[in-house]
Amino acid sequence: MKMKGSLNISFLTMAVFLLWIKTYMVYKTSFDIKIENVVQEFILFINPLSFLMLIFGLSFWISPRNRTSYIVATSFIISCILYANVVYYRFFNDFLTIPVLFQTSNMSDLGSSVTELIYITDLLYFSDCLLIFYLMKFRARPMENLGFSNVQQRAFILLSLAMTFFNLGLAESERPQLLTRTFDREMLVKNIGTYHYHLYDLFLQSKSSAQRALADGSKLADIENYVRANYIPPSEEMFGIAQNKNIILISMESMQNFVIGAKVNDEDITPFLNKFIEESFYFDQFYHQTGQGKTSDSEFIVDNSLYPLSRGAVFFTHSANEFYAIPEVLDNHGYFTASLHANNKSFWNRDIMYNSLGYDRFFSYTDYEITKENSVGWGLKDVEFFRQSVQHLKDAPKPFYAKFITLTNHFPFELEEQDRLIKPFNSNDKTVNQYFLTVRYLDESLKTFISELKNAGLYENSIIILYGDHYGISENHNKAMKEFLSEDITPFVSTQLQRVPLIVHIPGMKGETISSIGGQIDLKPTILHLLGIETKGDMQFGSDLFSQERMDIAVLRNGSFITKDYLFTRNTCYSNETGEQVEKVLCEPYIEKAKIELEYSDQIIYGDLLRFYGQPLRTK
Ligand code: GP9
Ligand code: MN
Repeated sequence: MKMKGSLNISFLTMAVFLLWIKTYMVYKTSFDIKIENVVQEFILFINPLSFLMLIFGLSFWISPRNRTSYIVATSFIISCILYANVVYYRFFNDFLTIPVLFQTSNMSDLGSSVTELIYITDLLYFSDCLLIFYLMKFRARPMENLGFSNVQQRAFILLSLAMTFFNLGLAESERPQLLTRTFDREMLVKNIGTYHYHLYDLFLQSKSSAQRALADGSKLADIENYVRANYIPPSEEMFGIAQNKNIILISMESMQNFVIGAKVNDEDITPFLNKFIEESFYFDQFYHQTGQGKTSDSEFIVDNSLYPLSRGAVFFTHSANEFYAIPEVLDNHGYFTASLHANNKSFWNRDIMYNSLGYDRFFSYTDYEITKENSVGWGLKDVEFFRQSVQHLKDAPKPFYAKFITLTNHFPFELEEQDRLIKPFNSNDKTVNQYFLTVRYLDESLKTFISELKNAGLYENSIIILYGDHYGISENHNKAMKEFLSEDITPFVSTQLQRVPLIVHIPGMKGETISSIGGQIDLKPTILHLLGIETKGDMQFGSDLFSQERMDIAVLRNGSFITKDYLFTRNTCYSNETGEQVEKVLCEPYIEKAKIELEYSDQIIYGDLLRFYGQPLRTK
């Protein structure tokens, strides 16, 4: 029996309508999309519609008996994509990209982190699918034309295309250059919608695959000129001060700068670091610049003085590229180079990428004694990790460059009772409450490490550099953060919260607090200059943090930046001193600089351009 036209129409329209409204509800409840005016709200409201009309409209070309199944299946698949974004957003405050989806080798290790992010009530995200499924099973019948005449079908498709252009037009007027400056995914989702965003991401993916094939050395000329023009000579006083010393680099998992010197329930969160800072150079205006690649991005930035990518993790997407990273440079200067991390060697594709970066040795999971008793959360506890690592250092050829990647202070910040050295913060946010405990534990592990280094006779001959890899507390925890910091977490504050500690301990030097603004990208020239290695001519975007001549700036991967005077984020310019909004034109020169740097760095990575670049230090 054939159904009446009107009912058939309602099946298709119902599917479109339900998914449209659901998407908008998800925008409003599960993502934190900042809306500044009515037009933006309107764009947000309509942006899923044109895509949904088009994708469901394709059913006109599907054989009548398969149409309803197509609609149900499409509705389910789209809901899954939306839900995957919701879960990803819960922790990363970001939207999925295709490269992230292909990082499957990381998935099995995520364990506890994922289960913390999925709730039983999430089934609600699929309630419309159930309804559609029910209608298909019990109400709808195969249809010849979904109740649409041929003319109506064409009109439907034309209307959806018209809606697409209308949406794009509105978005472009609200946010000029939207598609050419897409470092900020929130901006994209807000303006073109989550589904168009995924299509656009697909386009970027194919573009990036083609880029390497089409690249040639000629692209390098502009970049080289820029890098040369921006080269900052080292500080004369510090250049070579650590020649032939060991370098111990410590990546402090999820360590943000706001905990340094701070207290919870009147107890210091970082008592050891507070003291260590007194006898070190402490950079208190130092920013992480990571993107979706998190820890691996921070490693990439530090070793290469290049920006990470705006989508995906370079460690995964471009591990076969030619690089000229610190380990390779130091290899040429007689150093033994190693990375130490008590996790599976393939996590973040490290085993492959470390070869490209030139590491001599990767001490990973199998190089440690890991038991149930000495593990928590993501694996071996930091205290134990450092303890066991000292033996590896003792056995290593000297001088060495050794990078330690800590783990315990990782979301969801689990810790056993006996390792809790302070009382938790008391807010409604479990993540934030626990964060301080694991930070405190990390601090304790560093204390152990330093004393073990002293016992092993390695302390006096090593420069110790500690830095936070990326944020631990995302913007999803603003409420508890407001309680802790006793201030509103505005976009200005959020950006400032991207500061991570940088502590450089040089034996025999007293040190001081340096408030020059910089980021992880500055570490490569800083480290090499301390060792007395010139970096002029290196393809780098950072500059020596000790140099008085350097420009105070940190460009974040989403296009935000911080200078001495200004802070720019979410298309708004603020005074960095007062936090007050100021005229955008004041930020303009740096907006350009930030854009150029990110683009040049992207070009190097996407085009694998360093394969055309003869590095001055490449020959031994
Ligand atoms: C995993 C560790 C954590 O090996 O480095 O990675 P993250 O999730 O912080 O990027
Ligand atoms: Mn990390």
